[in-house]
Amino acid sequence: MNRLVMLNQKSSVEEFKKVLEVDSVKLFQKPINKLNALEQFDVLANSIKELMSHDWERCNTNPSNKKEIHYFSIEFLLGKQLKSIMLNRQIESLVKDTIEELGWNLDDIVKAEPEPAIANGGLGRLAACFIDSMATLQYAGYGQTIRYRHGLFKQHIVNNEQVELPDRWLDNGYYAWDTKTKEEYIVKFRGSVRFETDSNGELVPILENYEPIIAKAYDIPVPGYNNSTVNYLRTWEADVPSYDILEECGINYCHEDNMKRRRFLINQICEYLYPDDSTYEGKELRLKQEYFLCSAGVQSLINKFKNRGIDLKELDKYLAIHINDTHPSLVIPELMRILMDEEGLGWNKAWEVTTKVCSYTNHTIMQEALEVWPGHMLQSLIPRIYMIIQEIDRRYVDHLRHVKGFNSSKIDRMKIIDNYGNVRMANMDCMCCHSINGVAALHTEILKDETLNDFYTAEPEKFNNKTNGIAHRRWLLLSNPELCELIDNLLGTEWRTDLKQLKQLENFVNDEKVLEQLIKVKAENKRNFVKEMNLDISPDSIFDVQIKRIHMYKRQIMNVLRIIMIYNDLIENPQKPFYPMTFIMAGKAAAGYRSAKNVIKVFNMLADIINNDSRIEGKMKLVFIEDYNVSKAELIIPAADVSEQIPTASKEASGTSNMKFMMNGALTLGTLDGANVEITEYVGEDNIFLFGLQKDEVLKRYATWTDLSGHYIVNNNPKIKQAMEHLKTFNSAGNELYHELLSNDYFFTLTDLQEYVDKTYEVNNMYAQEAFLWAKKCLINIANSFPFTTDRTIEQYGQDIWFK
Ligand code: 26W
Repeated sequence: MNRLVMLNQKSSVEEFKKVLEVDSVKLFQKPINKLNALEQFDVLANSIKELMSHDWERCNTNPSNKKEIHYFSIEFLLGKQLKSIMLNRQIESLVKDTIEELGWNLDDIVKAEPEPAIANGGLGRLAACFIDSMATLQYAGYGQTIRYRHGLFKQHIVNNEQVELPDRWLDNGYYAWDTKTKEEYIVKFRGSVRFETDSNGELVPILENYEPIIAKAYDIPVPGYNNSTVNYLRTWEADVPSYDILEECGINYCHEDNMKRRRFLINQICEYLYPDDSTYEGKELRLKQEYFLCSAGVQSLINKFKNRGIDLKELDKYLAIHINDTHPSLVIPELMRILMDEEGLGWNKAWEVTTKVCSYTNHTIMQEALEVWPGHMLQSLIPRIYMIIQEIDRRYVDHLRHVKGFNSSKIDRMKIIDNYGNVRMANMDCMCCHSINGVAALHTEILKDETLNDFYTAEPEKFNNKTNGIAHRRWLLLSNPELCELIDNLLGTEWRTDLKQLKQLENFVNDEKVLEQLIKVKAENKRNFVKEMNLDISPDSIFDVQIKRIHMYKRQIMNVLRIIMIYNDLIENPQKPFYPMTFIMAGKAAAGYRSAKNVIKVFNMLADIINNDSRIEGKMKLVFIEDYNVSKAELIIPAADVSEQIPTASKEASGTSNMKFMMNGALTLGTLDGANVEITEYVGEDNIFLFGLQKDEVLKRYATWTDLSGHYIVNNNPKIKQAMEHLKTFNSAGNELYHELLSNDYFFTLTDLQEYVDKTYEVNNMYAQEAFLWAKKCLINIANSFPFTTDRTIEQYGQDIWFK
């Protein structure tokens, strides 16, 4: 019985200290009291990994033969892991007491911890919350993604503009939380396919002259909350094949230049995360990344289940593969390839297994985000896969024509390969997967009625909704301990694992003592935020917060125009009562997204003016928080009073920051879009500030209006005209945005603006005049945030999709 097994949560500080001392010498050949904060973090992480290794190994063997869920996502936005792993493994006091003994400082260690930002935004963070909930619900649920050497760029604001700097998070390839496994697979690119007849006269496809790449797996532990489940997030890294593999492939590796070029092309694959979360670029390297992940992941799964003696014809009883948006869609033809070409299943059996194993989630209706790859690119990069996609398409179209009797225009819209030879990934997912879900009720309705209506009419039974959630352990228990303590005092602690109990907080909405405490907690969090971020703002002002990727459909520009209108109003009416308000914005713009970068510039230029305009007497302050990421969100959200969720109705699939703000007692100022609709259903219209066009009106205008320009609004609302003229003065950035909005107000920014300003005054007035009413509404929001935990979301995925 090795010393580690004995060492678990029950371990004493003494025993844990010994493990740290051993690891300190092992890792850094230094005595434990000579380590800097990063080294202390590395030693701590390695020791905690050892603590989990027994459970990790046991779960890996999956002794109880649970059906395995593998969640494929091109992005995972993990955030820092130390505190989350300490919480889930219930070793907070063991670690805190030991650190104290050693004279270390936990905050410094957490500061030093590298933050894996290998994702863009909502989709990636949702995936991270999902694997936390799968482990907590004790599913055999795993993540599969790419081990990018550079995360999403670091954002610096220089002269009010966004500047991107590389995020070298992987300190020369090392990340303390992951463990290199022995798993290695060959992923084949290029080459050509020829057919030969095998011993029983079957035609078998042979891929030859291909480029082999080695895929190596690094696993990051994902422990469940207060249980002995330890799953993993598998991150795949590309590497150059060994000489003997190159030899086998008939590749002459003596040619130095060739080898140099080969090494460069291979290292490129995992070098960078594509920093774009809304516009599909169609770069071949991105397609390489997608196939690399899918082929490595599926090969490892087939290998695992074969080693377990599983009959692959029954694979769907043991395995569910979930496709997180279209980016990992190539798991479908890859599974077909292996089942047919390597495992000898016939087409029909392979298709039956693949359709039962795969399920798909759509996260956006934005046309420009839907992936449509040029056929020739697939044909040259992954020829065998392209062949299989063509055959999937041919058979499905045949079925639609002869069985469903669909007309050719409908079939043209549905087929994978369009009339220009482009491959529409979402169509393939809808054809193949046994389940297609949206991420909020409104979004799923739009998929059924609009975006994927053809597939809905063909196979309605596949469609279902799974409203997003958040991992409340990170976004409440860890990021807002003061609020959790208040809730413990009112409800006991069971709510922490059974969030439904939060609803009982409604029993205290008229208890002024409790409301006072809630106000105190928020005030404390605001002071802490101001201190931590060292900001020159008043913690007593209203914190109005919009934090998310910068995108024109999220309408940060409408927020800017609103601020300009209020500023002009207060300048013209200095007597007007206005409770000091701080407008906080944060978010990255995709490097090539000019309008989004203009918005950041204009916001910062406006901040310079308003923050230094003494006439305003500090009634308004603007702050742009640089380099927004998970850690910044954990600091800002508990300190927020107003949660800005203002997308054009129909455009935001769900949103998840809306849920984080709600759970931390901020009130939402927003439109009826995405999950805001369900948040409203739970809190009631009195406890949320709604405005703006609704989905039906927006879709009607898109369908019927020919002129979406902003001229009408500007010419009929002098205040908006004045604000637009002001915007125009902010250099080229402001001027470009001015003309963009005027010529084509596609996201109805000017249309919703006046109502938005009016609602803001309502918000300001209530906060100023009705502190208890405000606190009451905050408590009602916290109480009704219980449905928005990913523990509920994942339970539904299990029941309706994976274990069905
Ligand atoms: C091909 C480029 C690209 C990359 C990422 C296109 C689209 C994406 C993602 C789907 C964008 C994304 O993150 N969508 C967000 O997903 C969240 C989780 O479901 C939702 O809450 C957000 O509403 C949605 O915008």
